Amino acid sequence: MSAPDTAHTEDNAVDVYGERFVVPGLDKWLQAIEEDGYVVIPNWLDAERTRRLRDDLRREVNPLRETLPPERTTVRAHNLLAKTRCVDDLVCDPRLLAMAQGVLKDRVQVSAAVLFDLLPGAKAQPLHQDDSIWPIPRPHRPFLMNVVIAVEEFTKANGATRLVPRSHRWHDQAVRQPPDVETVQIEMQAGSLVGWSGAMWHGGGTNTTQESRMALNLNFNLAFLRQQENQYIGVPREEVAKMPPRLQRVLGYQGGYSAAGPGMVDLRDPLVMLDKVHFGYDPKADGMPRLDIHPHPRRPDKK
Ligand SMILES: O=C(O)CCC(=O)C(=O)O
Ligand SMILES: [Fe+2]
Repeated sequence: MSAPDTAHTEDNAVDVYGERFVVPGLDKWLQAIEEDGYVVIPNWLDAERTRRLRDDLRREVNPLRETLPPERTTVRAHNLLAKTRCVDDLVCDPRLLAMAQGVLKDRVQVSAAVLFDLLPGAKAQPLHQDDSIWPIPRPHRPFLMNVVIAVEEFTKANGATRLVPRSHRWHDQAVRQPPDVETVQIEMQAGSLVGWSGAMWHGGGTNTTQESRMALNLNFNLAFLRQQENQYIGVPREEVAKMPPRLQRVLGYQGGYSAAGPGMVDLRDPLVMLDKVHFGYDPKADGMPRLDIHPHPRRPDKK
């Protein structure tokens, strides 16, 4: 594959929304996900970034746990990008976008950005496939990639994520539960990352400790599909306007490979139209972007 847009090359140089990045290790990560369905990357974040992430999430997002019934032992906060700015750099991390593009072989967007806080007493989740929320018959091409960043250490005792290696290829079987199927538990230090193909069988573990197991879950899907979380409604427009372009793109403000491709606004790049549309607006008015000045990206499979 010598694609200009999303394919990685020998030196692991990747194009992400028109910016070029070199991502050491990318080939190996993609190979692991292709073969085993998942990859664990220790020290994804350094100790200082991990500490700051934990403190910021605790301060800015955890108070929102009141949105869940008190008997629930897993706290989840969805649409994080409307609740905090403390994960912006993690959501548009070029390494992560390069990995998601490499796994899905096309442009991506964030499907969900969620805080998971597995509290003491949390019971293991049934194994499941996160891509099953899209009613697309199997087998299908991979369209979802899941990422969990350990904000606190993941251990077997505190409910480290369970995965069924290679189950991302079991397209013709319904998900079974242990002991009918063997799982591995992903023990990892805080700041590490586990990424897996969205078809893989997995689930959170049981937390038998007295401590929480906090995690940041970032799922990416193909940019031409609908996201799990509705990011256009879920993140206020005035917040989006303040974001750097790469983050806006990740949120879904991107068009297809032609002027008429999915995501366009009046045949234009949605980003240049953000502040231009109102009811009855004139698409030929002064200041309206011309149709031809924002070239659309090329497909990854075309030279
Ligand atoms: O908490 C975990 O380790 C995984 C959670 C999960 O897979 C989910 O909520 O879909
Ligand atoms: Fe899941």
